[in-house]
Amino acid sequence: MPIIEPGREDLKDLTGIHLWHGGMSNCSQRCRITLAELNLDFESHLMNLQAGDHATEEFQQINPNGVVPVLVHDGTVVINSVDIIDYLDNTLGDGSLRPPHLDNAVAESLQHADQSQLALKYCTFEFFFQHGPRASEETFQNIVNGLHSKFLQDFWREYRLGFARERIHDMVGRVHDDFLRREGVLSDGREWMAGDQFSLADIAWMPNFHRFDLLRWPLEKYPNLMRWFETASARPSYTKALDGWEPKKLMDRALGTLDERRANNDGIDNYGPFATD
Ligand SMILES: N[C@@H](CCC(=O)N[C@@H](CS)C(=O)NCC(=O)O)C(=O)O
Repeated sequence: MPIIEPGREDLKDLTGIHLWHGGMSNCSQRCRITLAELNLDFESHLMNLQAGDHATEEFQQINPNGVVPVLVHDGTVVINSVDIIDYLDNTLGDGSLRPPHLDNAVAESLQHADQSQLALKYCTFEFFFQHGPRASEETFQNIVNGLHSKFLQDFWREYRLGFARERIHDMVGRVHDDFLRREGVLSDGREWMAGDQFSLADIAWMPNFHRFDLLRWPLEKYPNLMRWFETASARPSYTKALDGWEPKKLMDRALGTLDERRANNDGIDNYGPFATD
């Protein structure tokens, strides 16, 4: 359900476009790309998820699910990134990012992006955040005790203990299947995910492809996707939505360790369907 009743009275009085979002969060990146495509300015409420900004009561009154992004537009609260980008195009754009003749294909892409979030999350925490600065015990306890969502509490506990290798094998396999499905969609030579026009279907997948590029995924296995991404990532909206938002210090540290990990045959391409051991 994308539009929710504001849990805080003061949200109803907010005017303009407000986005609660994370710098590295792919779901937030999707929203920032859409805002840039529509040439819309927004008031930024930047959250540090690794510090547990989203586990506070104050934030969970905005989104009871305890996740970013959240859009508040003139007092209307919208959650879930694929619904937010749809809302933005529909309400503040002219609908051109979801052209009627491509509606079914856009719906398929958005739904698939939504379903693929869990595997992306596991891979990101395993291959990226695990190598950033480790949260103190106090921060970790605040996150787990503060979050209302049992799913998120369990996820953070599992992450803190270190994911089982089997779990990561499984998640890498799921991402590979997701990419094969997107590769199939593009196999008729079409330029964009939904057909002949750039649309929300592309925006939904741009941050995901970027994420796995960062994680040193063997992207050459999907030539259609690589071709698509080269064109999609050349759009000014992509640069605007990503550059300057992804925390540089964290990126440098995590990416350096990722390269080391790969050199030690423990990179993402040593898991799931890519593992040879
Ligand atoms: N289906 C939601 C997923 C939102 C989501 O999982 N957001 C992540 C960042 S991309 C988050 O806030 N995670 C908090 C956590 O893992 O504790 C959407 O598309 O907005």
